Amino acid sequence: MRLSLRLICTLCIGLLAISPAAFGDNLIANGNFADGAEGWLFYVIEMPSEISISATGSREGANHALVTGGVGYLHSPVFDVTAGGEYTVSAWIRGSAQVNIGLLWWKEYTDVRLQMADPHWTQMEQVAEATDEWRQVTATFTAPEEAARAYVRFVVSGGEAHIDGVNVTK
Ligand SMILES: [Ca+2]
Repeated sequence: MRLSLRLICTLCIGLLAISPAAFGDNLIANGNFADGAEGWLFYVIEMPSEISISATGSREGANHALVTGGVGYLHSPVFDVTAGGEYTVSAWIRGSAQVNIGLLWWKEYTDVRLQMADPHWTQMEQVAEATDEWRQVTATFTAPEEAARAYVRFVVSGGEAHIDGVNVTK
């Protein structure tokens, strides 16, 4: 009797552990900046613009990204997509900047070969305004024909943007 109960319990724990991961998996690595800036890239579009990893006041676990001034592009780690697939991006933001979230689509994206999909860049129609309180911004995009890979681009302009908990699900 004791053995069969233990078996059943083990099975229950197994199912609980597996089922949440089967749906809504985050397609990007280090979306919550727990590993600092690992996998993320930052481009200064209009000086002065800079990025740092802040350990205080994060929304999700340790660390978040802090982009300040000018205009900057923050790119997520690259992930695989399928043409025609719907991808929902969500992120927590706060601060004072205007933040747009979009996806950059690629037919090929490797160390030696880059080929853009068409359209190459889709983004939110309405720019999000960061405010003093954390708020979650969500947008859904459809992968164009021939798209095989993508990454998230945050366009941060005119202020300070704290960014955390970036999630991409299909
Ligand atoms: Ca975090």
